[in-house]
Amino acid sequence: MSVQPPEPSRCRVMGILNVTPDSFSDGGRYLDHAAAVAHGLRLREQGADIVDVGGESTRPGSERVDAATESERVLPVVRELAEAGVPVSVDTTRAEVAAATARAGAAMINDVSGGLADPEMAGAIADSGLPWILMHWRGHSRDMNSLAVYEDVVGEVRAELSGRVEAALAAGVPEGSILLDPGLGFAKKAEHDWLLLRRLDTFLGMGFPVLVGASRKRFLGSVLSDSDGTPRPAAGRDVATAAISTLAADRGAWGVRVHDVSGTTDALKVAAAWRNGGEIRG
Ligand code: PMM
Repeated sequence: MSVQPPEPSRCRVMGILNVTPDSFSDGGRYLDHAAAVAHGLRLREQGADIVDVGGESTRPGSERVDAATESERVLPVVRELAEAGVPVSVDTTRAEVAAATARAGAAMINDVSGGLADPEMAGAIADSGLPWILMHWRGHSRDMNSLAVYEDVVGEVRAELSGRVEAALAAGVPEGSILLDPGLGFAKKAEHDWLLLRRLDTFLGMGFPVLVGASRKRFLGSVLSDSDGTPRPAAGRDVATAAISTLAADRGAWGVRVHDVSGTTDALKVAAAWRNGGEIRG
């Protein structure tokens, strides 16, 4: 799969398929193989350009699973969806899982660690020839909350992402295979997430397609709090997510990673029609 440049009227939708017992909003729902494949096919029918299959929860505080467990969860699902013609990305920080899923038909690797978690990852990506999403990351889920310390979150995230790009290029990953993601909620407090979104132009200006992953995240729960300050639970955050997707698309994001594909697709159609004066394209 080649990485198409962003077009303002064509923001891609990446549908989330977590094959995990413990992801924060859909953990446990798709651990069963048949349920996972059925959900992936449903996401595609609803308009997902790509289905993002993950086998390890990145929920803050969660413990890691071993590579064999991660592979057992994702490989059969990737294989079956790819055989059914669904473009699949694989949400993994492990070179071994990336290489195995590339052989099973994955079209893209989505690495929340931007290559930091596994020194073999950049080489595995270069060998696979697949596009690679480099997300901003500072450490594994167990300790990421303590790493959410910034003096200038936009400048630091930009500089750290630039470092990951340099490392990827040095390992032989072609420039045209790289996508960036500011990593909302990963070693970020709500205030950091909002600052990163407000300055999305900084990341769009780095010369690579940008993916935004806001779906159902904590910072949306806080903005939608009850009058007594109780954050809105994850299941009630899809309309807020669609609002973020619309704004991100309007600013020129390459894509958005979401749980609610049908709502997002509707929202993005509105953004595109607004931009094109009612003419629906793509
Ligand atoms: N967020 C999560 C997992 N993978 N990948 C990218 N590129 N960007 C993200 O923001 C991102 C990600 C965590 O959310 P989930 O547990 O709902 O999948």
